[in-house]
Amino acid sequence: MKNIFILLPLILSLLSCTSQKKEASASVNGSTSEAWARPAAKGAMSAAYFTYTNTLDTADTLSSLSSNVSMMTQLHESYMTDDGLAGMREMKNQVVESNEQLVLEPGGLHVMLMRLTNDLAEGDSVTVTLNFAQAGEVVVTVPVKPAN
Ligand SMILES: [Cu+2]
Repeated sequence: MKNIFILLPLILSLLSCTSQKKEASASVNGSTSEAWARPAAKGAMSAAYFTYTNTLDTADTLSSLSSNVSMMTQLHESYMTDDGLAGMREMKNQVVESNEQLVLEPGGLHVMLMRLTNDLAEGDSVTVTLNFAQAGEVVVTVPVKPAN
């Protein structure tokens, strides 16, 4: 009888620990913060920004991306050409080192949402799915708001 009383608090604490973990984030293997996407019209392009942290003990590779509002979704980098023009290029298989951040921000890396299937207006939210080689699917909910 004694053993049951000792075990019960242990089981309860294990249970609460598990449920807390599930609520903390959509992804167990990484975390994201400060997400937002630009308003845009159907058929046009928008960009999504957030910071992803690789919490794994190993480097990870972003293999592909998708979204519920775009026909095509890519990781892009903004850069300056030799002529001083702003350009963008696709970054394939971007590596995120262990415990490092993938920072997506205006003027830098961003998720390019191309050929939008809906208008995106302030107050909407879109879903961006990152497919990592190690972490697997990371689903990010991104609210639409104008740039500051
Ligand atoms: Cu772009």
